[in-house]
Amino acid sequence: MAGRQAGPFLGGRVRRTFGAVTVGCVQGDITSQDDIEAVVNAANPRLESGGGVAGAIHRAAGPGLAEEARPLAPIEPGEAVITGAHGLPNRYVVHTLGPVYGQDRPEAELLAGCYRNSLALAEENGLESIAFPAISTGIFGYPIEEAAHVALGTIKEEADSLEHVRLVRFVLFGEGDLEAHERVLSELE
Ligand code: AR6
Repeated sequence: MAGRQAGPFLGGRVRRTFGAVTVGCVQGDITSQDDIEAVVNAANPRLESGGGVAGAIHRAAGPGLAEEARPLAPIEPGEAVITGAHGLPNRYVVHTLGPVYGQDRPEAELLAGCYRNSLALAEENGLESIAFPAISTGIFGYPIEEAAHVALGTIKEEADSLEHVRLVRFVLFGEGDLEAHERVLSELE
């Protein structure tokens, strides 16, 4: 049974509960989620630093992150791997490769795989909380609202099977991106 609640939520404005899992959206920086055990990186196949989220995460984590990740590369669209968080204020970084919109197909399935496989790694490590950026919606060109449907819909589908994860936070950079996610989250059937 899905609950719906507006109002303050750790800095966010809309939250929903799906079974035992709370899903919220906040505007902010993925590298500043101090209260979250794992943050997700919108990675490149080589698990190196890059633009956007990958650049911010690698800068904040320091060079040890790329060193630890190197033997796990390359990864395919939809795949996820996990490392320590190094200089970030979290325990783990989950690195997932989103689809390039219009190129890696079927893109919705690959994007859903990013979220499913990231959640599976959080579960395997007994984590209660995970924060995602809007994977593929920057350099990879996935339209934000379409991506939000896939991302939030996948979390909802997976929620009942999660035994450890209790909090999923979406961290959106821009106000428009936050609004799109809040709209999709509040309308999810
Ligand atoms: N915190 C939260 N969200 C952010 C941040 C941040 N610090 N920085 C950007 N965003 P992108 P992709 C938003 O491009 O599309 C990299 O170079 C951004 O506004 O980081 O999956 C990698 O090396 C957008 O909405 O990821 C790959 O080659 C979203 O995060 C490629 O880009 C994702 O933007 C991955 O592209």
